[in-house]
Amino acid sequence: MADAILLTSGASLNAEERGRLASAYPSLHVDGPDAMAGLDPAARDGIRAIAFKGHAQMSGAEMDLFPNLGVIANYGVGYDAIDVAAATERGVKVTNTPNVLNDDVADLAVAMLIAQCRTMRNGEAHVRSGAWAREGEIPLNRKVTGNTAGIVGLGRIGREIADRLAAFKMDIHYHARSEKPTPGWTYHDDVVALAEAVDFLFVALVGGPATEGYVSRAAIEALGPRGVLINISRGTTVDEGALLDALEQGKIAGAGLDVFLNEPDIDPRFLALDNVVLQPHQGSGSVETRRAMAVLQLDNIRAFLDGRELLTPVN
Ligand code: 8YV
Repeated sequence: MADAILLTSGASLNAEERGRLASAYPSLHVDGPDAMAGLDPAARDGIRAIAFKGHAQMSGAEMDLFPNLGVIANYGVGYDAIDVAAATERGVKVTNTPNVLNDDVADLAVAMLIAQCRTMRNGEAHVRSGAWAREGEIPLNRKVTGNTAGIVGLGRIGREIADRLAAFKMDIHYHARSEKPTPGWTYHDDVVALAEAVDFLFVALVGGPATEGYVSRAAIEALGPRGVLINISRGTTVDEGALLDALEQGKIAGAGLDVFLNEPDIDPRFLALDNVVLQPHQGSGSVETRRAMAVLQLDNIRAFLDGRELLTPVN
């Protein structure tokens, strides 16, 4: 059998993405890692590449189902769902889709901050319900421009967020593994100290075990009653129980969240809160960016199958 590609969660690829893959290589589709074991062994033998999408865990056991697997190309910059160490042990390459999504994710981060501070959910409901005409103006809300912002994780996406916030005339503070050459921005070697110093805290960390609960209860509480937390990284990076407590008890002012533990079945406590803007992990979800991610994912697979250097290798 010719080199074949396995698509996980292929159903959520759009028609163009599916078409690109299907016309390039024979392909099989499964809903996610759980469904892989159900494939016919002969079909599994033909699989050289996995076009991976989604957040279900892809561990060594799943990789072992495919004796000829050479590459797992992730559709996303964050590859915390893939056990990269297990892949490396098996000589399997992993690739991701960095950079092409930075703008979208940073745009959404800023949009959630503005929506939260300017009470846009309430404003929208006020117009749609007719309350505007009946009752008049909505309560005054919170100015965004000119505040102090903190970024946890000044990688590629964190940097794009910071650049946007600088255009909003904000003082930029950040916490990262090391200080960066960013004149005028203030480095904190501790996330609690960062949270204490800022009004708005943006979480732009990579996911995975190393950053689990990195934004701790102490950091959330240090943000204070005027503080707003924005998370566009992974639900795992913030102590979610502590965040819910702080939001419910008014220990912080609000939050804008695109990511959660247990997506998409998020903790129902979030749904009862008025002081949050909730998004369905759509950070990279514009047509343009998802197309660029699909192209990069497929280009990595094509490079692998042609024996060329991978474009964006992880291991
Ligand atoms: C998702 C993301 O991958 O890039 C990432 O790390 O979280 C997103 O772009 C996307 O939702 C596809 O699952």
